Amino acid sequence: MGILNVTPDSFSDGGRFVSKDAVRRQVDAMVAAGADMIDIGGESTRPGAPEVSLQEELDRVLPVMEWVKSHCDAYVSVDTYKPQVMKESIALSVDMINDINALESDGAVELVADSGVAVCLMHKKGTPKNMQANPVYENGVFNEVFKYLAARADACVQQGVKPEAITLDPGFGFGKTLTHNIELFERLEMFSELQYPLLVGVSRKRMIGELLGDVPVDERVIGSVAAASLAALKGAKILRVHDVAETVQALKVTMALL
Ligand code: 9MG
Repeated sequence: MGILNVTPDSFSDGGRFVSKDAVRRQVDAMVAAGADMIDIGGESTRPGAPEVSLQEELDRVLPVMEWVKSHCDAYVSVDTYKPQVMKESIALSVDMINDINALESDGAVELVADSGVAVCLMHKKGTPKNMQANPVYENGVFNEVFKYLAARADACVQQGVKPEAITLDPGFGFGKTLTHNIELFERLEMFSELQYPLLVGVSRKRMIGELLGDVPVDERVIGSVAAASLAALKGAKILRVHDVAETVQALKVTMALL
């Protein structure tokens, strides 16, 4: 899964707007490099990022989605927790809803259940604004995340989401310290017990920077690829990454030699 953040800071046209050509070039590059799915997001979820209005998010995401769907065969997911964005994406035949809020927003489960679209349910503690302010897991991070994902998947199935539509994600970096992230990674293969495919996103995240001695974002590619390869070995079926070519190459070699 290649990450496409349709935000002015990712694809600046030199000012406050997103450059359409730059977005299209990035999609083409990710697909050529081997991405099976493009994850389109219009609001950054990194810690402390500002919220974006509903209209702004729709304006950023929908035209790109329409273009990707008509232009290539890659699956398309939409990274959103807003039911209205989900609804309008479903109308454009989006393939997966990637929800960091695990369909907890009002009306989200019903939309996904009624449409039959696939969904990724992710764990997070707190909100992107406050989630890194001293997160605490009294019963251990693995136990809490595992129980939460099991309960959310059950609740969604009870409300009509087909089990085969569900993917789960422990949400690395979402309300987790480096120690929490390491504990989760150590036991990553145990999430397979839940019988749902697993999505892992660690690409260029702070945990990679910290493990390398606080290196900046643009020096986290090799560390991210190493972590993605290990996640695949531990059973992850979808890897959410910025650096598609590098990750695909590492996965090909890892899996061939396994
Ligand atoms: C939107 N987003 C940012 N990080 C993510 C992660 O780790 N998983 C998923 N599913 N989405 C993410």
